[in-house]
Amino acid sequence: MNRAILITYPDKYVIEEADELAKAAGYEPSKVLTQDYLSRARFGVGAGKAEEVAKLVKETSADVVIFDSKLKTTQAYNLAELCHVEVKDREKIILEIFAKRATTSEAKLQVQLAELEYELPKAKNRVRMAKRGEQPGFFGLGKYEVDIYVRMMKKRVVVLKEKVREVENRRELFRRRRDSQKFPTLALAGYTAAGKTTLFNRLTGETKEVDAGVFTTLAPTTRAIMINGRKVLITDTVGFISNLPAYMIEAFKSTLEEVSLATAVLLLIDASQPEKKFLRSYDSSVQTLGDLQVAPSKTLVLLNKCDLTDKETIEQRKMMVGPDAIPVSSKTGYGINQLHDAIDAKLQGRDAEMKQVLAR
Ligand SMILES: Nc1nc2c(ncn2[C@@H]2O[C@H](COP(=O)(O)OP(=O)(O)OP(=O)(O)O)[C@@H](O)[C@H]2O)c(=O)[nH]1
Ligand SMILES: [Mg+2]
Repeated sequence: MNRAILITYPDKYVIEEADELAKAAGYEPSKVLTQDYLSRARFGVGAGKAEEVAKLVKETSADVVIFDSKLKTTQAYNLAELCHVEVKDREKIILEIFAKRATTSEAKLQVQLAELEYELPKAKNRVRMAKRGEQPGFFGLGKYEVDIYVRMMKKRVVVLKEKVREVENRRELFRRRRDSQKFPTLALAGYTAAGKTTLFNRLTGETKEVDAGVFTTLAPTTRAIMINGRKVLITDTVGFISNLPAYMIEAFKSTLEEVSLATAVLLLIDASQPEKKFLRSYDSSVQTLGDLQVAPSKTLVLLNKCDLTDKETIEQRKMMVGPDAIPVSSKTGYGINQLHDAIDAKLQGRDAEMKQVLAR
């Protein structure tokens, strides 16, 4: 495994998540450095901290520096020059995990597109720098070759977008066929590792891969289930994470549309997490659902993993997210009957709304 120096914020849970992300991408953080602000102009961190990073890289013979925030091209370049190793920011790490985990052709395409969207502005910037003579020898290329490289990338983005659109169209056709059968659809959504696939398996009797690590599921799966005598289609989806940039959501649009277009969304939160981490994953999930234009009235909040916590904590968590939240355990099956009833009630509400609309 590649050894890394991890730069992140001084918050226990933020450090924990950054460490998990680094490991999932195949790096072993041997030292963690923290700073309140990771947006200093020259190196992301302050100059003194940057010197410290360089020293640690040397001492630990690290192969890479991981920066748990966004880095501009110049900042990454300056830091890499100072440390003599590659510097990767949070987005890059997430992309590397996605690339490792993508198994379906759709997921692979989406990841490739996201990778290019990530690289393109950086490459453009390198062209500007090369032209000003600030950064000669990018990949050993001269400024004209860099120009050609950028043009090639732009072409690839166009080709990939076209392919992704084809996949989107296919998915759209699928969905229309499904919709024509008029079955209500449920989407499982939530922070990565909240337990979506575990719940999906429990509700459908499937055996899809479940793992303690981040981003186990990248491609959606839909199955039909019976909820209190009613046929419902349920879809497992890719997990959320805080600070997911817009172009990544865009690249995974066809997947996330399963959430946007669902009749109701089951939002899973791992209720066994410490309060601060719980709130962080709840807030970021709610924000992502907002970005996906899911109305709050469509959402059922599930407090998952309640087998790992006590009644008192569950009550506290309910006060934070709303009294209608349903405690469940996807692992033991606790609360599943109550969940069935809540889904049924949500869908009945929708039936009534549909009738009203039709009667107008
Ligand atoms: N104790 C306990 N563990 C659970 C429960 N639900 C899920 N887990 C565990 O939590 C981890 C993550 O579960 P997954 O179902 O893979 O989570 P996910 O939300 O699908 O994660 P991604 O696909 O990465 O977004 C696994 O180790 C599960 O065994 C639960 O109710 N109780
Ligand atoms: Mg999953």
